[in-house]
Amino acid sequence: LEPAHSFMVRVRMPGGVCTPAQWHGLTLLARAQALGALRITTRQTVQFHGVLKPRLKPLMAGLGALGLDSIAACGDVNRNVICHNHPATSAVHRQISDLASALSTAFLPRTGAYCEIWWDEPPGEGAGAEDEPLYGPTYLPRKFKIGIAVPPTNDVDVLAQDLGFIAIVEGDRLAGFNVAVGGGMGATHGDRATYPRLADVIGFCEPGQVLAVAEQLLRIQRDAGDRTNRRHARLKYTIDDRGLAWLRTELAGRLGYALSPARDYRFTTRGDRLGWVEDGEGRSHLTLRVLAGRVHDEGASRLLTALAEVARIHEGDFRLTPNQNLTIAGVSRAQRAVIEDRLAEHGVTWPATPKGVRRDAIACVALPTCGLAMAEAERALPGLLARLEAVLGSLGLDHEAISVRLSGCPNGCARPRLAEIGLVGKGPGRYQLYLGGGFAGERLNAPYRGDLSLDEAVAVLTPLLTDYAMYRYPAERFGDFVIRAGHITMPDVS
Ligand code: SRM
Ligand code: SF4
Repeated sequence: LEPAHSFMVRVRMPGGVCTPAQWHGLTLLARAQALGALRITTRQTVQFHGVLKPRLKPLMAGLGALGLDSIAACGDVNRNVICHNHPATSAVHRQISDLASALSTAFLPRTGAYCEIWWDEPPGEGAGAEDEPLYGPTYLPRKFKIGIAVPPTNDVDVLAQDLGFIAIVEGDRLAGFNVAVGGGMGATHGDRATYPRLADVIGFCEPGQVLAVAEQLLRIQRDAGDRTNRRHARLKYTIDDRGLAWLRTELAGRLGYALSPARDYRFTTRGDRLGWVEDGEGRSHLTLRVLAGRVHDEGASRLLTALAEVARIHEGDFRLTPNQNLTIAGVSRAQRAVIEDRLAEHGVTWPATPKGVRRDAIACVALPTCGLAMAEAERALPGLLARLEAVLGSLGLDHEAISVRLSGCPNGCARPRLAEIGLVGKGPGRYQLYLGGGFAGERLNAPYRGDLSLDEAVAVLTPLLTDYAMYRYPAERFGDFVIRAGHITMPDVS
């Protein structure tokens, strides 16, 4: 008798876009082959949890039938390419969404093994000895992540990516992109050789140069990345070991030209635009807040069923966001009310835009499915938010947007080191508290207190929030306030 091996399956979904038919199919697969839930991830796709071994192949076949796959969603390759989630708001946004797909396709491994194993396709000619012109026989030293942001919104946390493209839009024209390299969130408690790092902006390229720039940076990391120590194998360490000047020279040599000087840009926000947004072309987009990205039927709120019902009638598409939310995109004026009714019929109350800490909070999956989790995250988020809301409410700060992120371990899948209040699991029920992150993802936070329960963390935060309520400047963010007020000293990064 074999143990009941259970798997997580992550779908590749560049830019987080899928059709209503695909969303409906994903729902059916979740019910038939997994635990009856879909989990929107911080990289704009979905995961199935609890897929028992005999159900794995039917699930993968089902994905294939929907025109989806899980190729390169994990592994030492280019991962799901993420971008802003409102492509229909302008031609530029559409162009960038297309670019996310083009990058994803360009950097897919060529191997036919996936199709042979999961889709029973016959081996192609030369099977087993495929040419991987980009990845070669040993692939990359480590995962590689690309994100594209359109200022002033940093909804992809572009500085957390190995490679970030920051769109420079002039008037209604996409002039090109600032290129940011070497972001990454992962670290190991107690190991100073590992650390989160913000990407550095190294120059500007034109839209037509993006694929070449990305490919050459992938190749540089393939050739120069550390293959002896996986904890030191991301691009951020290659850059810190060899220097940005080395990277610039190496890139220019491989491209045959140097990047132009970076252009000015400014991020002011990174949350999703929740609720209905109109795009000026007669279409609307409804972004729903999905707490910790969990799409399931629970009690009176049957989000999984509601969205599947919407998928039956929706004529636009579904878009997932790197903040774990979901957009029902491209809705005609006539269908708005129909969609609202469908959601309401299944207990998804709309309009109901969360405010304050609930608006943008993120938690990683953690327990019970993540084998690396040291503490709860997704399951602890509602309780944490309720406790923080009680404090904030008593201080008259309940509408104040403060970014809160919770991860079950220092790998940082919720990007907690970019939060104004970041909590990172250290052991069962114990967390390290970080403060002082930038509201728009432009500054890492710093350690404030270690080894706290979540109750203790709220108790530690209460006097700081009280101070914030009394002494903040108009429009001053909590992350900025704790630094100005001297509650936390940020490390010198010069
Ligand atoms: Fe992650 C590993 C979940 C985004 C950094 N991540 C894992 C694994 C697969 C655990 C494992 O290796 O056994 C987790 C599966 C948990 C489960 O039960 O589902 C996991 N990561 C997730 C997701 C689902 C978190 C979420 O709640 O949304 C996100 C899926 C993204 C996707 O769709 O592709 C997710 N992971 C991230 C991010 C955020 C991002 O990419 O913007 C990061 C930080 C950015 C970065 O990579 O630096 C992240 N995950 C890691 C790391 C640390 C990597 C490092 O450089 O040290 C690991 C561990 C590893 O790779 O060894 C990891
Ligand atoms: Fe698991 Fe740690 Fe990632 Fe959370 S941060 S999903 S606990 S690996």
